[in-house]
Amino acid sequence: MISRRRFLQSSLSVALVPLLPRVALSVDLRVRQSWDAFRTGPTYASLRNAIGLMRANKNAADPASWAYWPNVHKNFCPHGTTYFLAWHRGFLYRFEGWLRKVSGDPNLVLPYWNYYVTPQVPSEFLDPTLSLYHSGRTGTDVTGALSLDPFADTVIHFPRGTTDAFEPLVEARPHNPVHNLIGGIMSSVYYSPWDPLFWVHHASIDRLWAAWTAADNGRLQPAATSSYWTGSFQYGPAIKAVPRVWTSTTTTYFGYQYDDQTLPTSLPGSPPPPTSSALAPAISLAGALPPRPAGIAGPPLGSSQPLVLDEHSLSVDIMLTAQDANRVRSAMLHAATAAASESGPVCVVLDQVQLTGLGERGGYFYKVYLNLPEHPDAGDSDRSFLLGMVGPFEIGVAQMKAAMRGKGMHGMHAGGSGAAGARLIFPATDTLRRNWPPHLDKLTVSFVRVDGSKQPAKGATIRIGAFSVQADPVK
Ligand SMILES: [Cu+2]
Repeated sequence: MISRRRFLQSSLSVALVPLLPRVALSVDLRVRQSWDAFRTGPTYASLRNAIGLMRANKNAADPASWAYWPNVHKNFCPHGTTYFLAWHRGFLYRFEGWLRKVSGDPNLVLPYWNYYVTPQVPSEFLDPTLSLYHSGRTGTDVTGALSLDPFADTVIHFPRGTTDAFEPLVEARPHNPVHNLIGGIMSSVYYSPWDPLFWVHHASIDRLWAAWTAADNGRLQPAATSSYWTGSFQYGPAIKAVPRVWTSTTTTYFGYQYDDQTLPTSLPGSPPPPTSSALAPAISLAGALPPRPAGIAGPPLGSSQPLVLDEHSLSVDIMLTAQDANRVRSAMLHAATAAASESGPVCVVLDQVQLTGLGERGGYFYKVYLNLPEHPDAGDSDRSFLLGMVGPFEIGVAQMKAAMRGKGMHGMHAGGSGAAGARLIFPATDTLRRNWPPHLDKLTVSFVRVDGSKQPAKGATIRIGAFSVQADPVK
């Protein structure tokens, strides 16, 4: 006869079993391969077959149709907010299951496009006779989207709202600019899963997360109890929500791993980092700093003026009066004591932002810098002067966030910008502090154009109704 206590213990452990994550042994894990390996393997034909069948299925309510997935993305994906990576991990996992189902190949595993090795769009996706093709793309090379910033050893935190946080850094680069440089539907935050490249791009982002986790060395995922995981992991009415419990574990909960779970250490085309640190030029890891583009006169501090971006790079000079300089100094002093806020006190504001017809086609973005040196030297790092990026994807994210604020998380359906256009705010306080000018007589904001093709279309892409630099004490 078993004791009451032992009985309770055994029944408790039985009851817990279905709730625990199924952590498979590594021999049982499916392996997501890089495209270069995948395309010569036995399941490449199954992938093309599955995508072809899904595209032929016109019932958008059916997860076996191609249209189901962009619709789910439009209605539920969080971009520019917390759990961006976690939501997309679940999204890819569900989609991958349907690829297997539709293809009838139980061995089919989603591949990833490792653009840190091969930044050119894989040729199979450019072949109009294959199901991997999508018309309307405007770029074929994402070199300009890549960054090693998210992989630095100082980036040990994870979610938005912490300093040196992996998730917002990897979303800012390479995630967003890869969408921008491919262009076409890929530069739409709502509809990008229409392009088969979306899936190999997002598998690549998911791999970078897995590699960041594996790199360990003090890197911290949000705890299982963190509010990070309380987002809405919804994938549409035809699919059961992913239970929250998976979030505290690695990809092994989902039964897969990557063929390479190491972080990139160099950018394509640049020499690998030297093994001896004695001669290590900082620039090999940081990315080359562009020269400051030619400038135009901007509005006074706190005032705005319209600005049009086109195929050129451009600098805008904000001349500071003695009084303005004092305002900036005082705002900086306040910032030192105030909690980090998303917008201030010194920030570059792009308001009433709208894409032109050409701009909507994508294939480009702009890096936004503050006080780029006129003559950068080899020790200057790109990140020291970079405020952020602006392209069709970032504009879409700003519209999406505005729509979410206006209508609540799940009420948004419209992708339109509305008459007023989007508002993008680039906090500049930290950048200014790092690069405090010897004479505070002007602030220079540079828009450095980056293209995904050698022959980008010429013309206006982005109209900014009200460009300004603000220096307001924290309210
Ligand atoms: Cu994306």
